[in-house]
Amino acid sequence: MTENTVRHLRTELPDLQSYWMPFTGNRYFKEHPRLINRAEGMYCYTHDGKQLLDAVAGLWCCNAGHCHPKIVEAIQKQAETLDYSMAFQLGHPKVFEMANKLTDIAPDGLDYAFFVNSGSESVDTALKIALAYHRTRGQGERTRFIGREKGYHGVGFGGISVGGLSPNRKMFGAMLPGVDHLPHTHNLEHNAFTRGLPEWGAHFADELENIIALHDASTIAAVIVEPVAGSAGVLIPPKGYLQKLREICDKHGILLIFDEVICAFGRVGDTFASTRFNVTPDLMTTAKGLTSGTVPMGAVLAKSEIYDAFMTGPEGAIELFHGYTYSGHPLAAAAGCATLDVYSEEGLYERARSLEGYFEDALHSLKGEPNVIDVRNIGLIGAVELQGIEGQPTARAMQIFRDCYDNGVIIRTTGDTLAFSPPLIIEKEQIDTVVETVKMALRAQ
Ligand code: PXG
Repeated sequence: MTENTVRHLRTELPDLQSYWMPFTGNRYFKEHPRLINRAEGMYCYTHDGKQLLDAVAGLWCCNAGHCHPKIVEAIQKQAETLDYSMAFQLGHPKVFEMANKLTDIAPDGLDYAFFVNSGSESVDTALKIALAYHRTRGQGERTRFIGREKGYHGVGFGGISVGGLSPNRKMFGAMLPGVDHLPHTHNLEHNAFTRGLPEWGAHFADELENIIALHDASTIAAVIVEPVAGSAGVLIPPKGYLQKLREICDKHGILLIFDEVICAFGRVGDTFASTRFNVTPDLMTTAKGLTSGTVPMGAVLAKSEIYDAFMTGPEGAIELFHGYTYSGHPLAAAAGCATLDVYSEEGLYERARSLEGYFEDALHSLKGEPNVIDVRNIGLIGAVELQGIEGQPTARAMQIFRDCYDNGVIIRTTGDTLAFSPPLIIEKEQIDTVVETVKMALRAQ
């Protein structure tokens, strides 16, 4: 144990046997448990009394920092006022307030919010809305989706089908039919150590024309991409790439869905990636930062044209046969309202942008350290890609993760890439601490 294993509350380990942990090596974890039992601001505290600087905002979600008092208070107040109310055919005030707050800050035209409970539900909901939208307009043959290699869109069947990470697909047999994939844009030969958007690679969007020609536009419902791909290791879109996708989709009447589950709410140095890159999708999926990770909630934002297309048929009839028991849950809506207030009152979107240069310089100072083959960044999201150990993919990054953890910093790994997405409240000295800790870990390999 290191010197930061002091002062903080220690608790007994619970019995670890029955919990089947998600996306975790259960057997290794249970032999080497890492439990967080408290968090505040930029820090998490472990069961054995360690303080950890959180350089990933939980799992790319706690953008306002942990246990923000205003958000905590809003949740507490809501819990004692209205625990739950029927989500279908009844409403409650907070969810309407939340929809208004969200659409007020959303890019122009995205005027409607459909609430869900996670990023995966956000994606599956957006895909279903896309299909149903075309059908309501008499174009029910538009059933295909185009995703992208290395895309991550959660773990629902829709999300893994349009997603492009093979480990998330291969155990689960047949995917949704009629899905094709764009090529990913990651290329170290041309773009290694790029700061911000790579100059090279917009032409990857042209491949969409070939895919459309193959299937015929009249069969395609939507294209879905993450503006900045997160889980695949923070892949930044080449300059002009997203604009090209927008133009091609417009030309062929295909909906463009941006999966902003990670990108939204300041992460890329603006309220949304769509506003940062000036490309407005037809549907946008969000979750994570929507409530700063406090209560599960996601939202699909939809253009008015899409909402309006459903508002036909007999008055009183259900227009969209979709929704969840917990859509717009009162606790989530209260957390979301408070979160959006905190972001704007504390200027966190602007703060993310103003720290971008410092964060960028700090991360890029790792160029030249052992096994670093790329550094990439935008806003307060960044990645350091490592040369993997021959025959042992992911092992090197895991070694760095464990070393950073032992030295008081939580980072995220994906493949042999180290990923960073700190809460937007991070201070410059804390950025230095993260980078110094990673540097020491790289040198200690
Ligand atoms: N879309 C995107 C772009 C995501 O990043 C989801 C959808 C699904 O969200 P839910 O809430 O269903 O998990 C995500 C989730 C990681 C990691 O570090 C990333 C996510 C989830 C778990 C791990 O690689 N992103």
